[in-house]
Amino acid sequence: MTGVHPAWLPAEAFRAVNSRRVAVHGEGLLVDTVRAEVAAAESSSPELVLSLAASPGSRGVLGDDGFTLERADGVTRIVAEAPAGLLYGFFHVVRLGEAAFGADRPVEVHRPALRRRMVDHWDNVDIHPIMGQVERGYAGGSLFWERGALRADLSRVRDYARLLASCGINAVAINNVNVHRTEAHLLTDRLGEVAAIAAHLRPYGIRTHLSVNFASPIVLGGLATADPRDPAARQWWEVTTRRVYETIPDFGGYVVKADSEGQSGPFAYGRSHAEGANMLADALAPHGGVVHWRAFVYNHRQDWRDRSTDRARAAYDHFAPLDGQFRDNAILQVKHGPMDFQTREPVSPVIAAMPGTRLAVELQATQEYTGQQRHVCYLAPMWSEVLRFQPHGDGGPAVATLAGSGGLVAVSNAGDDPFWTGHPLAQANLYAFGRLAWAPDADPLTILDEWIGLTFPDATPQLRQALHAMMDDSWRTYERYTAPLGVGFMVRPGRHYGPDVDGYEYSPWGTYHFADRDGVGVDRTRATGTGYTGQYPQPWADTYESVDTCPDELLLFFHHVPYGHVLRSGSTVIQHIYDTHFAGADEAAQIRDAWSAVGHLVGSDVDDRMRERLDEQVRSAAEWRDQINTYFYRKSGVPDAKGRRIY
Ligand code: BDP
Repeated sequence: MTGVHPAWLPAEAFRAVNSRRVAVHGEGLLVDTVRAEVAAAESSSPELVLSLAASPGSRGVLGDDGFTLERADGVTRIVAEAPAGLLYGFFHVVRLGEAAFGADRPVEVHRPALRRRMVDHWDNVDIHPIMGQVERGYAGGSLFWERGALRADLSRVRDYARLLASCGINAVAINNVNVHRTEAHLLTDRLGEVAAIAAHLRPYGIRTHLSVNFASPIVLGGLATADPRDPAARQWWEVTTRRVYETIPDFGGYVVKADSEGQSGPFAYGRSHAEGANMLADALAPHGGVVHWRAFVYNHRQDWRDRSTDRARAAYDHFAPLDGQFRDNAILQVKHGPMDFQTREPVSPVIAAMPGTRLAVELQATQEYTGQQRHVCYLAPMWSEVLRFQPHGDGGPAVATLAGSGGLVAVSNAGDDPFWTGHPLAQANLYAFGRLAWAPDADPLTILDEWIGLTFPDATPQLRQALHAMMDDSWRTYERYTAPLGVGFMVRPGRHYGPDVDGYEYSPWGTYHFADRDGVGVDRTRATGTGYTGQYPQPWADTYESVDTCPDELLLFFHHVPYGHVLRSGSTVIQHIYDTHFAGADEAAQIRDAWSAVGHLVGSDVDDRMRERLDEQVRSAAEWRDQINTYFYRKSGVPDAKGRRIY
């Protein structure tokens, strides 16, 4: 099915299953999908049995998505209580391959840790004059729309749904959080397009969600106000939402970016974000829908001369006081860090601050700030650190647990590119996102190994090793040659690709590094800085407050220090900057070398694309190295202790 567009799950990945006699027991759309997947005629003496549990009375143990796996007497059995579980059980068997048909296995129970595992598309219907069709998209145009209209052939959406389901993703928001004029109409007169996309996602157990404009009652309904206390505005949402469910009975709900980067919101009426979110939640509740209300709210027109404003503080300052005020079906969707998907950020303090609110954590699979799918950057190790982080310290709940009430969301990195994600290896990020949302404790390198196996089922040990050598540590490599020690940004304004150390330094976006002749970094302490460290519970509030205990990799996020400051690693800040930038650019070249040795083992289409991307990564990494090192050498006047060439 996906043969045309290279991705994980080529036909060879099904060899172990397809060579077995199979029986599927159960009824319904998703069970039919499983039947179609196993392809072979069903057998009366099966070696693989996939069945829905006979007694629905036992529901609750496995839930909607769980399944059991067992092998005994030469038969591998998947049992689920609900159809989606059967589908996930099937893909689990595919992942195991021959191993599913070997030695006996006692009953294993598999259940996802997070109920909603969602990707958000930042797709526009039209081509946006600056952002293009997919905002921050590095994989071509939209999978859904082409030249301002729904694609005539949506079969690729079905293939996409299959890829998503195979790693456990069960929800998709199909359009950009910045809802422009054309896209606003998807909620009303263009709803048929949403229904058509939903029809292709549904067979793989994926519910469709829509980003909506808070001002819709005005923009679409012709009302004078969108005030959450206005009865006419509230009624408009009720009526409109009812119509959505008449058209798409399993519609998932709304995603809202309000009062952020120019989007409208409840502030216009002097109302809180809880009031705004609850209006939509109330309209969705009778139909079982949810609103994902984004916490990405900050002032993007701040005065850079005013050192008391700190963008990192904004989400907490806006939302923490509202804890407990949101409806049950309102989910606060929080970016994993306080700024904006930088290569390294601390975990957002909002995640610990809202025990009375359902939270979803948002990650960015699309590599906006992490190499734009031209650089190899396997993000699962970063996501894993975030998901395992314990905001209340050892023994407290991990981020993955705190997100359990809402779910995990990633901004999608897929588009109509022949390789789906621009860089063929960026597919691993999408796959790993789904797997981590299912099992946040899973080892990112084991997940990578799975993805390699599913993508290159005939991979030689040499190819497998090369891919690991290129990808395992690629996020840290990227970090080494870009902005140092958690300070962030230093990217070209607007595009966010390539170095521009001072590009944002005197801008209204609140993304500063404060480098001068003496030192660098942002003082976010309570003692002398913006007070941001005080948004964390203990022990982190104190750990981050002190330069002595602050982790090296976040030092410049929390502190302004002299260039000669000695890190916990023993190196000075300036020498660390030089060392990591030389090392990072060298590693980029090694990544390319590793591929040259194995590229011929895969199809020439993949190899060609890989070589083109790797050349660009090597070029760009050297550019980063030279600009960052030169900048800091000129600012500080401190020469490299190892005497390497700095311009
Ligand atoms: C930023 C992107 C911008 C998004 C925004 C968001 O640069 O395109 O609209 O995040 O998440 O990272 O709303």
